[in-house]
Amino acid sequence: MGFQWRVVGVVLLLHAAGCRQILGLEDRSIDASVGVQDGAPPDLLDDLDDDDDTIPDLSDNCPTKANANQYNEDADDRGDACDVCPGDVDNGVDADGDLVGDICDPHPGTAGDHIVLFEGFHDGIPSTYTATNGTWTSDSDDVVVASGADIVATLTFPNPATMAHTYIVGKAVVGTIHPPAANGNRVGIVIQWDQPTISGIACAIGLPFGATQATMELRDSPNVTLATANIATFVEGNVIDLRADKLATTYGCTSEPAGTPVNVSGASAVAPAIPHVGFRTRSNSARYKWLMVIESP
Ligand SMILES: [Ca+2]
Ligand SMILES: [Ca+2]
Ligand SMILES: [Ca+2]
Ligand SMILES: [Ca+2]
Repeated sequence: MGFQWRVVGVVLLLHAAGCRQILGLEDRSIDASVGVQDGAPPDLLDDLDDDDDTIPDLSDNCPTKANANQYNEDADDRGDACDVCPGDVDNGVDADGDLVGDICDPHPGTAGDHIVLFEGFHDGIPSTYTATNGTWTSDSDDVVVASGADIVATLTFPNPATMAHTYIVGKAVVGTIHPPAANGNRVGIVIQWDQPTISGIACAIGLPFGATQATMELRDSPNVTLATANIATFVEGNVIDLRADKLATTYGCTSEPAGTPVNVSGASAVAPAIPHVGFRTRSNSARYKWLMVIESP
């Protein structure tokens, strides 16, 4: 038998044995019984791994979206890559179908919002981030900062959102509070911030110097306060949800350290050339769990 005939014989034997996948002739009917087709070229794993990320469909926390790392910030049943609210456990309900879950969606009844950045710090602090002052380290999927008395420590990243309307959301845990120096203690998020000029807009809660009542502040540059509101106690171990929104030159700041959101808003003339988002800490240590940017119409 010549070489060509031997090849034909092997092909026919494999086909007869049901090995169409080995020949690149995947049987799509098998795939459909396991999961949703990903539309990718057939391969040896495709029947059991629709998104070709090497994680079998049955154990993949995003079976139709490639996410080999399987990161899952809120430890629910959906990975960060396909979770409509990746930072907080939610029920997956997304009434307007824009892939931002209702409890995360700034406009849950109107489609058009979308998550443009979710950073859970699973791989530490990304090399694209800029840390200034303080000591920034990573620990167990969180970012930890130690900022000495009266030291302003920031960690920033260029804002990936291009629309005028963006929401920046973060979760922080208050660490060791240093005795207040000239400007008090704060834990917050940066809405727009320029490095290294340390000017911009920030949303934070803390204790102003000499105060006993914790305050939420919307700050414009290091020394100007646009708006404040009294808020629950600022103590070590507090878990703080912070949300800042930017609409042109108008900014809002919402904090929820004790179940009841407190809001402040104001207008600013500060407009950093390259808007950066991130974290800002003063006279305090803190643990930041994640950062999310949502773009809205
Ligand atoms: Ca997979
Ligand atoms: Ca996947
Ligand atoms: Ca999740
Ligand atoms: Ca939605």
